[in-house]
Amino acid sequence: MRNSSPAKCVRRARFEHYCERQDMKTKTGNDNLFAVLEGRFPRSLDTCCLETPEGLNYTWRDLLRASARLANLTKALGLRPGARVAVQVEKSPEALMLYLASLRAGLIFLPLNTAYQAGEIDYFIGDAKPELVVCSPERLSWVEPIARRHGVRHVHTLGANRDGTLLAAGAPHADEFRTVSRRPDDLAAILYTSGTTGRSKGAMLSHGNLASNARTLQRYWGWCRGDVLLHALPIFHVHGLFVAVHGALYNASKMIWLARFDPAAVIGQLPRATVFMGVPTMYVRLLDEPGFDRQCCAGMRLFISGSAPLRTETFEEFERRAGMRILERYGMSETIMLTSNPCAGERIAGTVGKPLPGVELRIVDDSGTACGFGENGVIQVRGPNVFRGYWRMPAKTRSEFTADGFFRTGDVGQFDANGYVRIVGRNRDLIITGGYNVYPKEIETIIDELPGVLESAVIGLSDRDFGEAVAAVVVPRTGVTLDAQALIASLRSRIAGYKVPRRIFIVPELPRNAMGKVQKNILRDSYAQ
Ligand code: MLC
Ligand code: AMP
Repeated sequence: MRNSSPAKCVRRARFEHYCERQDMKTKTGNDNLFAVLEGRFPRSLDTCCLETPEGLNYTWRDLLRASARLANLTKALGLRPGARVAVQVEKSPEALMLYLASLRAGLIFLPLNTAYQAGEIDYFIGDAKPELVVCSPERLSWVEPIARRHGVRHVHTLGANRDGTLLAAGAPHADEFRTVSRRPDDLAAILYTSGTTGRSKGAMLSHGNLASNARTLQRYWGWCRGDVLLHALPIFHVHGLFVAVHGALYNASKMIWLARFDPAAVIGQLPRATVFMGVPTMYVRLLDEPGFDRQCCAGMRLFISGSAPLRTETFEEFERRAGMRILERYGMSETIMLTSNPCAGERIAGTVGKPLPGVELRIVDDSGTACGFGENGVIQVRGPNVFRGYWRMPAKTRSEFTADGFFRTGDVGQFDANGYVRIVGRNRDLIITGGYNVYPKEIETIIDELPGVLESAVIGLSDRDFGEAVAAVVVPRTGVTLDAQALIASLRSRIAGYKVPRRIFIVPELPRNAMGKVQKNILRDSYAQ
């Protein structure tokens, strides 16, 4: 099944993109993503849309009503289309309703990782200037002062068990809402991704970006009648919020909604589901459970992995145990999904499959020339899924796009002989731990500010569970004795837990090359064990 050439792949993608645009023109006049999703809801709105193991059951009508109430609330608060809503809450069905309400009201949704600490939240709120901040009740005491300092007009709380001020404030409002009309280029969400310079960038995603990817994945992954999604991912990132949620809603499929990933709970629910999405760490942990076997997977149609490289050992062990192959795909916050192994064809370990229909993906060398099969180069992409730029960073946005409009992903890869993409590395200093991105520069800047620290280097070390684990090599100032555990303890209050180095090594100096640049490869080799 050898493909013609990488250039032909790009031409085919352009043609598919054209066809999709024609296809979209025939749909409803409103390009608001919610209107697109609603157009796909089942005829009978009283069937189950979302259920939890705790016994909560939401119908499609409940979803329409709950999101309408919250959308009406935002309107009553004076929020106009284009206003930002920053949300740092635990996963719950109501957190999903808040996202849908934000879409309906034409607001721009800003989901924030629940692990973020005050310094991180301060930056996001200061940068995005939301008009409404919703946090969990436990975080109110420190989130509210930050929000007020940045002039945020409204702060509400939403707890994991339908508690907090948001739902109480929404309750008196009407449960019908006319979804605000949006054009494909209007923004639906801003997703902050860590930055190479230590400053996070807000990737602006439009209604059109999200709708086109939902439509493409529905076809490519063969979503069908009767599919049930077992949802165990967090909902503050592309994977759990867009790929998983939109996948189910666009297919009118029921979701079994787990508040957090717990391998035993997943195994217990698998017999009632047909589709599961997870990061590689989740698959490693499922395989660690003796109860994970063919029997619990018997009714499953699709296991999808992404956000970080899936090791070949995990892919193979999974096939032995479950009797089916994981489908690995590749994407990023700026682009949503880019490539995927096939649903029906061969899924090849160590590859992320072919570019999705409509996605132009090219792999080029330093001079911009297309690489041949098997040659490594940088991955660049173009298509209806590619974001509108970084929030308030026009210069950064320009530098990340080529003259002909391709986005530079920062990933290094190659096309194999079958036209499947292999991700072989990254041309930016990035660690991916358990599916979360950590930029070493951000952590180094914070470590270097700690008392007694002269300088530091943050590296990723291979880790069976998280794929990569964050580690730091730290040099003390002359005459100072540093304690690694004390450093870790001070970092915990400053940055999200997953960014805190699991291990810190104290050394007298860092290895440098002739140009004075720290040789991280030497550090990685030295501490690999
Ligand atoms: C949690 N911890 C982590 C971690 N997650 N440490 C390193 N890396 C991680 N990913 C730490 C916590 O800080 C805490 O540390 C301890 O583990 C227990 O916390 P927890 O919350 O109970 O963790 P756990 O439930 O075990 O979380 C593991 C996990 C989670 C794999 C379920 O990390 C997760 O949900 N990952 C999914 C990330 C994701 O959705 N990525 C998509 C990005 S979108 P301590 O020291 O306090 O005990 C994207 C685009 C694309 O990349 O292509 O999809
Ligand atoms: P984020 O910025 O959090 O969206 O992370 C996106 C990055 O995750 C990509 O640029 C890739 O480096 C990485 N990634 C996502 N999926 C995969 C995959 N299947 N294999 C390897 N890396 C992946």
